[in-house]
Amino acid sequence: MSKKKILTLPDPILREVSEPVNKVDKEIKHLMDDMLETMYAAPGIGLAAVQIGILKRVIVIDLSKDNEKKDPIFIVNPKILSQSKELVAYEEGCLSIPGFNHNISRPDNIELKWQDLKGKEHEIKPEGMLSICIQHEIDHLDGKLMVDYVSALKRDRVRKRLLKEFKRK
Ligand code: GNR
Ligand code: NI
Repeated sequence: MSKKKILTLPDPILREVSEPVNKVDKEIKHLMDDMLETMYAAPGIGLAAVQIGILKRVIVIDLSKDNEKKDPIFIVNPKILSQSKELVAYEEGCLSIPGFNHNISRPDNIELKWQDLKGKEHEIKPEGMLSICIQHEIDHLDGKLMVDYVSALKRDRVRKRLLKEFKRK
C-alpha cells in the first residue's frame, strides 16, 4: 500500500468523468489499497479514485469511528437506480476542497447497485451517512463537486482562495 497525493481544486482532472471498470483484477485491488491508505491518512470517510488522479469508477468508504474496528467498503461501478424526491441536508466537506464546508441537500433515499472486490453485484438502499457519502463520491466519478451546489458568490470565493494556494505550490 502507498499513500498518494490528493488532488485539489482547481486541478482539471477533478472535472473528468471516470471510466467503468471492466474487470476487478489485481490492479484494481492495488488501487483500492492505495486509496484506503490515502483516505485514512487524510483523514476522510470516503475517497474516489479520481481524487488520486485515476479515472476509474472506484470508491472506498469507511464510516467506523476512531475507537472502532476499521470497516472499509469497496465500491466498483456504482449505479443509482432510483432516488427519492425528498431531500436531506448535511454539512459536507471534501478533501479536494480544503477548508470548505457546506450544507448540501441530496435525495434522502436512493437505491443503488455496485460490484464488490470480487466483482460480485450488490443492490442496496443505503441510509443516513452512508447514503450521503456514496452520493458525494459518485458525484466525483462524474466530475461533479460540492461547489457546484452552492451560490455563484460562494463558489467564486472558494475558487479564488484555492487558485492562490494552487499557484503557490
Ligand atoms: O471526509 C469526508 N467527509 C465527508 C463529510 C460529509 C459528507 C461527505 C464527506 S466525504 C469526505 C471525503 C471526500 O472528499 N470524499 O470525496
Ligand atoms: Ni470529496
